[in-house]
Amino acid sequence: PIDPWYMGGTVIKGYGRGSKVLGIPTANLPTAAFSSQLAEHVCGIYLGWAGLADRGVYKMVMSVGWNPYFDNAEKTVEPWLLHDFPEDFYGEELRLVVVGYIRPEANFPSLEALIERIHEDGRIAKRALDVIPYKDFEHDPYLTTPI
Ligand code: FMN
Repeated sequence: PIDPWYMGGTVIKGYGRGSKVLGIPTANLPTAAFSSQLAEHVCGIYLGWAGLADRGVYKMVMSVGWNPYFDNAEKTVEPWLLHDFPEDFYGEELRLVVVGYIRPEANFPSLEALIERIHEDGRIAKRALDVIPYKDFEHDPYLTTPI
């Protein structure tokens, strides 16, 4: 467990690779709003809970950093909500409580290896979030507080 951290914002389109190239749709957040907060956190893969107004609270696993495989120019936050949504939710308000750290960001020899590792992160997050203390944060009021 880590000290939980909190952030929220309106979901924007990322570089667009998430759903198209990887089959892993991430709900990107505009980083300008909390770049100083982001700077405090070590790059890597984290797990936690995501609240979407009008929809509910979902397990999530997210990448914080520069995406070495794609060599981005900016430190980004890319939460992957572990739930099948029938459509995207660009423009919706997303709240995150980040409760655990899985691993540092890494580079991979192939796209397949990156995708396989992200799915493994998803399995790890799903299991961990069923266990206390991670489970308790599912009911954190921040996730469902209106803006
Ligand atoms: N990118 C990396 O380069 N290295 C990683 O180790 C890595 N791990 C990730 C783990 C998770 C759980 C997620 C959701 C993403 C990870 N990514 C990693 C980032 C993906 O490369 C990124 O989500 C993809 O580029 C899609 O970005 P886009 O939505 O901005 O297009």
